This record gives sequence, C-alpha cells and structure tokens, in this order.
Amino acid sequence: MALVEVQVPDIGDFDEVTVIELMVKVGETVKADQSLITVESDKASMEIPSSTAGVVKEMRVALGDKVKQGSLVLVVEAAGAAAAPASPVAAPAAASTSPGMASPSPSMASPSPVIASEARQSSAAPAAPASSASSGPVQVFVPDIGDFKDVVVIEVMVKPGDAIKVEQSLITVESDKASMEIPSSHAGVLQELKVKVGDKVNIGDLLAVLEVQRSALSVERETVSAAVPASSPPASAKTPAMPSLASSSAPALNSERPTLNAPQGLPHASPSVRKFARELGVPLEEVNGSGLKGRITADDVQTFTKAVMSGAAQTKAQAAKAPVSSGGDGAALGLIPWPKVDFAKFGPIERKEMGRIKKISGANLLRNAIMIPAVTNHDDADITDLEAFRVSTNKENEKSGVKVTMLAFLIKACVAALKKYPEFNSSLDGDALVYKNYWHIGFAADTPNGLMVPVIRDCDKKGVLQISAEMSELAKKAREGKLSPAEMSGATFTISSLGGIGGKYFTPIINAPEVAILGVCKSTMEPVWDGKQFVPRLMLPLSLTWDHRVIDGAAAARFNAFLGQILSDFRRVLL
Ligand code: CAO
Repeated sequence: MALVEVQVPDIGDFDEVTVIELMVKVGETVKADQSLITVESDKASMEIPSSTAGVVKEMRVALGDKVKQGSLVLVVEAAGAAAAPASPVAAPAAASTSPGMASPSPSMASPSPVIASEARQSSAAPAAPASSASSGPVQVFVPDIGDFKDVVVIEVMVKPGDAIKVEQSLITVESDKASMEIPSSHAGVLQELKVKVGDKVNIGDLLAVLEVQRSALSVERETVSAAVPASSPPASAKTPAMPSLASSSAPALNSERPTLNAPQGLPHASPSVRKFARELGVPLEEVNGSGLKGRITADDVQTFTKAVMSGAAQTKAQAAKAPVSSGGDGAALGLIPWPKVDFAKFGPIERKEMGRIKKISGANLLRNAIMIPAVTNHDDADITDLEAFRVSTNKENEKSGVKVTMLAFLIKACVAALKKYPEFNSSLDGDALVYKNYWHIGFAADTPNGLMVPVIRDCDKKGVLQISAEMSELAKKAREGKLSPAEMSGATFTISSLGGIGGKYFTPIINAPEVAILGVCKSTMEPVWDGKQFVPRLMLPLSLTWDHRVIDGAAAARFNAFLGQILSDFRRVLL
C-alpha cells in the first residue's frame, strides 16, 4: 500500500483558485475520479477529482486556501496497483509548473478546468463573417470548452433585444464537474438566441445572433484577425483555426489575463450539489448556504428537503399553489379571484413581507378551516375555588420560582375529559378513527414571529407544577424561536388561551390532525343564581371547537359540561 500525493492538476492559466468545499475527509475511501474538493475563481467553480483510489490519510488543504497547479490536495493510501500513476510521497513534490500533472492524473482529462478560460478566450474566434455593411448580423458560437461534450445549458442570462457588450456572459453551462459562463464574442443587440435552458451544447454550436454596428465589428475584426480570418466558418471540434487556451500559445482576444466564468445570478453551489438538487427537485435559489461565503452544500440541500417534507418549510412554488393566505388566488378551490386592490390609491401604504412562520401557519390554518366541518360550543366554568387554590399554591411555592397559571389546571382538566370522551383524543385516518392512548397537549403561544404550538408530553403522568414549569420553558423557547420540530409535534389536543389578554369567547381553528381544540378567555366575576340568590362567582369562558365528522353536538356539550364540573371542583380529576 503506497502513500500517494494527489495534487491540483493542470487548471489552465489560472494563478490561484480558492478551495470552497471539501468533499471528503480523513479515513474516507475514495474512488479514482471521485471529486475531492471544489475550487472557485471569480468566474467559475470546478471539482478536482482524485487521481487514484484509496483511503484518505491526510488533508493538505483547508477551506479558503488558495491553490494552483501542483498544490498538494491530500495524501491517499492507494489501493494496490491503482496507485501506480500517482506521485509517491517520497518523490519531490511537483512544482507549480510541473508538466507532469496532466499525465499522472488521467482522470483529469474530463473535468479539466481549463474549459472556462478557453471559453472566455476563444469565444471571440469563431465569430461569423464580418459584414462590410454599416451593420449586420454576427453569429456567436460555443468556443473550445476542452474535452467536454454535451454540456447542459443551465441558465440563459440575456434575451432578444438586449444590448450585449463584448465578453458579457450569455449563458451558463454545466458538466458534472464544472460550471461556467459563455461570454459573447461581440457587442451588439441580441437578435436571436439559439439555445434554451436544458439544451446540450458542444464546441462550435451556434449560440446567438447579434446585430452588430459597423464600428464595433471593425474593432473586433481587427482584434480577432490575429487568430482567425474574419470569414472563418463556425467553430467545430475539427476546426484547426480554433484558438484555445488549452495550448498556451493560442492567440487571445484580449491581452489581459482571462478569468474563469462563474455563474452569476445563480446560487453558489458546486456542480455536484446542483445536480443533487436537480435530482431532488430542490430550488437552489431558496436554499440557505452554510458553506464558505454562503455557498450551498449537499448538507444544506438535505436540510432544506427535510424541512419541506416535514412541513416545517415550503418552497415558493408550494406557497404559490396554496390558496389565499399564502399568496395563491383560491383558484384551486374554484373560488372567484382574490380582490386585487391598489390601496395606494386611497392613502399611504407600507408593504411588508409576512414572516416564514406566519406563512406556514397561515396555509395550515386555511386548510384546516376549509377541510374540517367545525362547530364551536361555548360554555362557562365556575373557577372561583380553583382560582383561590391557584393563588394560595403560588404563594406557597413562591420560592420555587414556578408560577402556576390557570392554563396548567386546564391542561390537567382536559386530560380527564379526554379520557372520559376518547374520541376527542383521536384522529381521522380515512374512514377509521385512531384513538391515542397517550395525552400530549399542545398550547398556542403568541410569539413575535407568529403563532406556535409547543407540546407538553404525557400530561396524564405529570402534576400541575411540572406542567407549569414545562409550559413556561416551552413558551420561552417559542418566543425566542428555539423550539425544535419535536417540541411542536405529537399533540393529541390543543388549548388556545387568551385568558391573560382578554375577550369573552372565540372560535379557535382545529389543529389537524387533531379533532378538537379548546379556546379559553379571561375569567370575570359574574352574578350567578344559586337557586336562592345571585352570588359573585369567577366564571371562565370556554369555547370548544370540534370536528363534526368525528364528534357530534351532544358529545361536545357533555365534554364541556364535564370540564366545567372538574374546574368547579378539581377533586374530580382524581376520580
Ligand atoms: N383569566 C384571567 N386571567 C388569566 C387567565 C384567564 N383565563 N389566564 C391567565 N391569566 C392571567 C395569569 O394568571 C397572569 O396573571 P398575573 O400576571 O397577574 O400572574 C396573566 O394572565 C398572564 O398569563 P400568561 O398569558 O403569561 O400565562 P398563561 O399560562 O395563561 O399563558 C401562554 C401562557 C404562552 C399560552 C400565553 O402567554 C400566550 O401566548 N397566549 C396567547 C395564545 C394565543 O395567541 N392564542 C390564540 C390562538 S388563535 O389565534
């Protein structure tokens, strides 16, 4: 087993490129030709593959390092004879000018990053004949892009009618190892584009037709004439006159050093990440990059996919399809279009994009409001004695730091009612009801980012003090935006309490796939007839919304009545 140094191969005329992604780590087994790192100049990104198969023993580059031809990337313990073509560690390290780099690394043949520089340089060469008229059409062809065949057009950056400058990028193409922009060989007005996103192109393919002004043409002709006659035919792989930076003697359009073409306007990601995203149908422009300079990594694509699949995030396309609240127009429901009003006509306005959580919860609420045949029963519970008990409990527990609010008692009372009326703790699954033998209670929490519903698990096994402590911890996390998806899932029933704020009754929307939700408002002292006289009692307004497919009105009335009995005499919880 020989140790083999893998170096940066011939990357054309580029002095230095930055390492923007490490795709392997120490201990990992790599195949010959497997991409090891991604490098990037200001104009292109490309993956550097391994020249040999084996196990990575040592990384010699870090994120942000500048590398060039001959720079040591890593050391691989080569697998048997496969190591043969690579330079052994003992050998003197290849100098940056090492002519040997291209040959010991046969795998570089295909992903050779020289393509981008060639693109820039040679794009001018295969221009169509210059016209002697004052203006005329000029064809722009795909220049020498090295050994690459059938590279895919992933972005078209211009449209007919655009005024194009010389060297302005027209399209972005991508192979499985590199992406690059193809610049225009001429200045002029774009008449016609001959390619579209998804097309596969090769050297010599016609890209575009420009209307070129005479003066511009003559200038370009003079510059290009050193390379090819102005009347040279369209480029093709067979055209010997095609200048190419692959050979350093190739004539160039500009005297300045060519630069690689990086896709502009596209999210920063390596070709393999782009490919990965395409396979999953992930819109890369919606993914947050966690890599160097905001670069999108394969992990970012995975995280995005998981968030969308779990419902924690939505793509723009999904949001657009969702009805009204998420920006859709309700057409999916067969409704008349949402009114479009120019509010500025009536007075000053300010437009603010809704936050992510509001958008997600809005879409969920709308679905639940539309799909569930929901009914709400209102009732009052006498909590005079319970409130007195709550106040004295808090006094006794002052030192513990745990404050008990009415909501903690309500959670406990609801568990007792859910046990007595199990269909309230169920979910619909097609034509079947799933009864849950656990009692996880969600509670709506008002946060600066919008409504969130943390879940307290196994409330049947916990006392009011523990529930209070967990509630205050979860509410704090919710307000700080730190709740994990697990802390917001698995509820069997939800309580939405506006008791700390005010109001009398409201109609909460069921949190599907649950089948009921309890809305609670502010308790007030009211005169209550005890059979002989009116007495002052502290009354708590309750609003129970339930799914009429699962529960009927009588059951809902019984549930509320039972809840009221428990709240008026909490000892019943023990029964
Ligand atoms: N009647 C009278 N007073 C009440 C009460 C009730 N039903 N419920 C709570 N209170 C009192 C509390 O005792 C507390 O009083 P003190 O400050 O004097 O001690 C005060 O109101 C504030 O209570 P709280 O709101 O901080 O605590 P809570 O346990 O009742 O609620 C939480 C916690 C997280 C649910 C709440 O802060 C919250 O976010 N509520 C809004 C929920 C919501 O937005 N629902 C609407 C969903 S539908 O859009």
